[in-house]
Amino acid sequence: MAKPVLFVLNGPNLEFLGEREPEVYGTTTLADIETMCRAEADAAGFDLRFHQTNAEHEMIGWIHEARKGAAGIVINPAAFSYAGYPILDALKMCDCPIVEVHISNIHRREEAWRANSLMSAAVTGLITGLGPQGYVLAVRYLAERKR
Ligand code: CA2
Repeated sequence: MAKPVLFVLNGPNLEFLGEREPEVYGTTTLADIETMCRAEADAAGFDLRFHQTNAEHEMIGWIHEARKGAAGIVINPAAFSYAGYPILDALKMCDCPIVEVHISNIHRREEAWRANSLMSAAVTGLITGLGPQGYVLAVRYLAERKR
């Protein structure tokens, strides 16, 4: 039988994790985060689709794919959080649980606008400020919820 599928989706500029602003985002790369998520998903018997994009239409395409029966979505929308209304609409069309993850604590950032994620209105829950571990906890939550 096919394994249930979890999606981990990453928005703009997150391919630079580990290289830029380590004082805010740490030194873990997105490839490291993928490895950590994959280990968690594998151990729980889930298939993982891990993606990053700088293009809104590509993000929407993956959310549409996830709509066709995925067990859950982890999304770090990055700056799509603040202007990505089409992504918000796509998330609202999903029946599966969705966890929004931010590496930094968006409520503690110098720029107040970072706290106002549009996506939070469409997700099951939010993890912010726990660093890369937030992704792993989100995958674990979705895997346990499905069991
Ligand atoms: O804390 C997060 O995970 C963020 O979603 C990261 C986004 C930012 O716009 C959110 O406010 C919080 C992306 C930050 C810009 O991209 C960078 C990527 C790697 C290193 C530095 C910046």
